[in-house]
Amino acid sequence: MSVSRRSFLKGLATTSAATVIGPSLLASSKVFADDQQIGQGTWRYSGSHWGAFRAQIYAGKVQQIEAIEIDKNPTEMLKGIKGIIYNPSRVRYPMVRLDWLKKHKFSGETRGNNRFVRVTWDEALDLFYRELERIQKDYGPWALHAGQTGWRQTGQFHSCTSHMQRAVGMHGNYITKVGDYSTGAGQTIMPYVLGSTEVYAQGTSWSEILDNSKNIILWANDPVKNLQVGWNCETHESYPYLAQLKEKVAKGEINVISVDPVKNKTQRYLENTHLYIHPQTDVPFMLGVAHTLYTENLYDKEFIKMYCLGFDEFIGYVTGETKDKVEKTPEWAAEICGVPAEQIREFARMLVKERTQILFGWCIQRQEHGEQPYWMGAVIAAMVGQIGLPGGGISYGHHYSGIGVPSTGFAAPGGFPRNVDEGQKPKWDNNDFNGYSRTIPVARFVDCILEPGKEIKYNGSKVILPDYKMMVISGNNPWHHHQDRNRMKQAFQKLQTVVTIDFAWTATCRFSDIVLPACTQFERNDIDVMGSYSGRGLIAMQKLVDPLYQSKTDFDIFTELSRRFGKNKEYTRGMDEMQWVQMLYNDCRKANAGKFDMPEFDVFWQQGFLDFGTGKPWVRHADFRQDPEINALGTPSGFIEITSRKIGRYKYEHCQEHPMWFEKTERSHGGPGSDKHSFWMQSCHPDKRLHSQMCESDQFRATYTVQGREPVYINPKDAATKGIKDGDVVRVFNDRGQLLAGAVVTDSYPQGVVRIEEGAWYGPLNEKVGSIDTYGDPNTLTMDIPTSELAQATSAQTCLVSIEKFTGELPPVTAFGGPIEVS
Ligand SMILES: Nc1nc2c(c(=O)[nH]1)N[C@H]1C(S)=C(S)[C@@H](COP(=O)(O)OP(=O)(O)OC[C@H]3O[C@@H](n4cnc5c(=O)[nH]c(N)nc54)[C@H](O)[C@@H]3O)O[C@H]1N2
Ligand SMILES: Nc1nc2c(c(=O)[nH]1)N[C@H]1C(S)=C(S)[C@@H](COP(=O)(O)OP(=O)(O)OC[C@H]3O[C@@H](n4cnc5c(=O)[nH]c(N)nc54)[C@H](O)[C@@H]3O)O[C@H]1N2
Ligand SMILES: [Mo]
Repeated sequence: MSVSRRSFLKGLATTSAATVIGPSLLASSKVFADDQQIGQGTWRYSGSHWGAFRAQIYAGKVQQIEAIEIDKNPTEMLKGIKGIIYNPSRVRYPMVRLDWLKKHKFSGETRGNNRFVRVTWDEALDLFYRELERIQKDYGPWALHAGQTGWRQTGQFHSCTSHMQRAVGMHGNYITKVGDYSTGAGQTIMPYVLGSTEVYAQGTSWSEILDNSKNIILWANDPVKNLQVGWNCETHESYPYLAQLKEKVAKGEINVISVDPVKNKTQRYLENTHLYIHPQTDVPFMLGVAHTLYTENLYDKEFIKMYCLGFDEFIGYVTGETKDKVEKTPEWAAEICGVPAEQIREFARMLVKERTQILFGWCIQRQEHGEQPYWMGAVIAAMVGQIGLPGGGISYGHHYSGIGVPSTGFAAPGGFPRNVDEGQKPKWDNNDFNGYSRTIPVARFVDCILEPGKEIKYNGSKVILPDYKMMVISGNNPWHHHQDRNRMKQAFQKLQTVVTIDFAWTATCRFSDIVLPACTQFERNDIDVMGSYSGRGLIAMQKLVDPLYQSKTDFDIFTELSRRFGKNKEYTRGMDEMQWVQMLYNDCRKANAGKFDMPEFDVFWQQGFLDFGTGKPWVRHADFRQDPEINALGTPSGFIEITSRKIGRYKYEHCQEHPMWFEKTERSHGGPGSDKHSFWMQSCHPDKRLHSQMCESDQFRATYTVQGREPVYINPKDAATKGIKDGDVVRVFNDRGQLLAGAVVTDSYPQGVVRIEEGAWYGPLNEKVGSIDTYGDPNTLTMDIPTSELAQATSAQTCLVSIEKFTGELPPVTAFGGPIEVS
């Protein structure tokens, strides 16, 4: 009782602090030390998604962690790092699911009951190998899915999914994936429109934006929250620019407008203007803007003529001459998006009056028809005509991994090879996929299990969903990242064998058959680049402590697996961990020779990091603007494609030749389904986690949970109507599932909108379909439908729910603490 009471109070403290977002993130804060300073022990360097740090090791344990000097704006999440190593949810031993081991037709119906037996490493790897053999022999490569990927911990050598895929790939071929959950829709549509994924491209430098923009539109964008983590070792170099932006907003030098249903962390920090919009209705809003720019003759005709294709066809849709014959007036838009017509007009006039930089986030394309707002954004930017100018145009990534911080341009270290070496063949060199596709759109992996053999459309081609029987999972957590848990439960009952390699006993482990204990990144040596886009330098990731319990590095695990089919030498290339790390460093040193003088490896390793300095400012699309013939875009025509003939030829219903408005399957504020479940649930990215990572860090988790549950954020009026008070446990539900969460009442959220952050660990009461989730994983409620035939990406943000105060007897949280160990 006392524990939950304490976390309850801590939850309340976070709530009130949340309204005045602490300066901590942007103030330079030196140390995130524990209460007592211990002057002994040794200090070692390491890097992570959360930044580079020094750790004090004493008595064989990591004692405290402090950011290194380069990182002037460390994230508060550094406080959660120790808890990744030391927590009750660690995978300690190789474990095998009891009923699977006793096996009656793989016992799919009890999958998820979390009852596991401890086995030795040899037993576990023998079973793993036996299953790989059985699948290749009895079926073929189409029956094995080892392609799901995710946010493996950092380090170029130990990048764990590469280790798994290389070893499994040396045994036999398997199903792989295309796309990702982050930007599935965006990365598929944008090559047709602007010629590259845009989402992963370096963007105009912040300094250019700060010097030249008069308006900045943060469209579905929360950089203050989302720049805390990076794909490689994050440097947080974007934050000083955000601090300058805050000053310029205060002085009235730059007008920042957030187009967002909620007052997000960035808005609360910048104290900028909020343009409230109903969820999922940006396209009607943008069509109203286009209508104004066109009818008031404000758009840049020269730019359209010089740089774009297909404007006339598109504008026929806006004026109502083509397609649905509806004129997309601001009045029409206002009905749907909730922004008054006059405000839509003013917004349009403002865009063209002065230099305007549009900065899109990614959440908005993680919804049904998520391709459309991205395409439509580019059309608006083209009509404004500032693409390629400093501080003008559109970007799709300034909230991610330091995009917008100039690149130094120096070479980064390579990584461990994901594939079988050239000239080598797998043990089972079978490329017969039985008529199934060998590559699937990533978010359709559950469809394969439920509807094998089904033909789906995808990006101009067709995919036949493979009937796979076995999955191997490493470096990602599908039982967090995928949508609709109860549908997943049904699907996973059909799988024969699931092998997961992880250091945290996630829900994915619970729903697996063989679980192998990896060690964390802090229990191995590695090297990483600091600053995914800035290329700021290199960090030595020095092993802080030895692997805990019986955990091993992924490298060691897969060396032992590949030994079972005689390919361990080929797998390791005869090198050990430190030899690999040194080789990666030395290759990088060679590549930078004559440009940047890197010291000998030993010197680097001892000093812990290497600073390459800073790069030069740059403007995206400036070259294209300067000469669209020589610097043609990567689109079929080389121009900005407002209308895409290529997409038109696909004849898709929900992605046609130009951007359009399509009604959603579920939409709040009067949209479909809202009469039954009236709240839109946004499952945005967590402020105090990286997805599901660090949720296991139990002391840190206690700083934000409410009665030990994941927070659900809700507007005060909605809470009052539902009889919910701040700190109450509530039941959030829809026809797909139900969960318990802890209410945080705050006016940062409008009426009709609630947020539960993705990555909250799934803690079902039991393995049965429909059982309540005791902790608060939003993917218990989300819908597993594709964005459209084009990208087949996740539509996690198209989701309606109901909410009520929970009055029954409160079940304990079952998400954490590992398996139920049976002998
Ligand atoms: N509802 C909803 N769902 C979403 C999203 C959303 O916005 N809303 N966002 C989506 C997005 S954008 C993303 S990127 C995905 C993220 O989905 P994932 O990438 O699957 O999420 P993570 O929680 O980072 O999972 C990484 C897992 O790998 C394990 N791991 C890390 N390092 C290692 C290692 O070195 N070795 C081994 N063996 N294991 C390791 C971690 O412990 C963790 O379990 O989620 C998606 N899901
Ligand atoms: N702290 C932290 N940072 C992260 C991550 C993390 O897990 N934790 N994950 C990283 C990863 S993998 C990714 S993919 C990125 C994710 O980056 P994003 O997907 O951009 O991030 P979100 O915070 O989910 O959403 C950003 C904003 O979109 C708004 N929004 C949602 N739907 C709509 C809509 O329909 N219309 C409008 N106008 N706005 C909308 C939300 O209210 C929110 O303010 O973040 C990265 N950064
Ligand atoms: Mo992502």
